[in-house]
Amino acid sequence: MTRPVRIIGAPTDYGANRRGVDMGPSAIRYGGLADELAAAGVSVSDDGDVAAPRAEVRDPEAEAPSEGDAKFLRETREVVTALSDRVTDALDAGETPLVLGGDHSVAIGSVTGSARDADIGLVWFDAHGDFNTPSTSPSGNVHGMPLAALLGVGDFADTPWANADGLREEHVAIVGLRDLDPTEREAINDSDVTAYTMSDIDERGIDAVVDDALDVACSAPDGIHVSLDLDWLDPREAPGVGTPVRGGVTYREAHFALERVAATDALRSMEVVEVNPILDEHNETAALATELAASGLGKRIL
Ligand code: EXY
Ligand code: MN
Ligand code: MN
Ligand code: MN
Repeated sequence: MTRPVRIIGAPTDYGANRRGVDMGPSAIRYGGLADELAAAGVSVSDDGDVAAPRAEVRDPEAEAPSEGDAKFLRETREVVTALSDRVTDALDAGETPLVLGGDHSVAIGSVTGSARDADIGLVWFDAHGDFNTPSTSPSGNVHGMPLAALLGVGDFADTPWANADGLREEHVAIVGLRDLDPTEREAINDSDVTAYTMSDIDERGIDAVVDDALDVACSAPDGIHVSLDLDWLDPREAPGVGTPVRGGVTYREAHFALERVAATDALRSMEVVEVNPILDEHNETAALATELAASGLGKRIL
């Protein structure tokens, strides 16, 4: 990895049901991001944060898109539109954008920005499918919807700001699923997305599953985006997340997966999301996010 990395913070909690994830970018920077990336041998600049007004001053129900419910959709649109432009600017400058969330709705901005005028692949490391739409969501929380939004699934077909131009279902792989709503399960099965559950990892091993997922994403011609939700890991390793689910990957499995990402030499853009410092223990989940980002960007021990 020789391209410089540009850090972009997206301090939102509009999409989450737990306050605190908006402090993620700050905690991740404080958790040693610059040092970890230096250890990966990349040059780094920090583009600061996109503006995200405090949720308390906004009306969660304003401008819901359809008959369904999606909280803070107007605010999400504002943030992801700005983020998308920042990501495209970094790529246009020959740099690798590294987005710090914030809740997972920020992926709508990262991926639309990365998939502008490019056919990209996507690997989504997550306990969840994030495949709800406003009319199927049980919570109304947009962090349970970004992958459906990016692919224009269901109600999102007519939401141009959330659809990623250069992203096709055939180039998307989800890894580590263990918590799906019944409607998400059906929608994923009806799609051309490739999805691997924790059972697949139990059965085949992290190496076979991650390599297959990377093959799916790398079949796109213009590189891959990696979306890393920290709740992908087991809560014992990553306690500082808003929607923990038992039975996730281990610390070593996560590093291994990100090292395989670096080995593809196809990484175009990346994000780490859902770090919630209020729920964290001594900032360890934020520090883990920095380590995994560094592994994805090419940090080697020897
Ligand atoms: N499926 C649930 C919902 O849509 O509300 C939970 C989503 C949690 C999403 C987390 C961030 O990955
Ligand atoms: Mn997620
Ligand atoms: Mn998740
Ligand atoms: Mn589409």
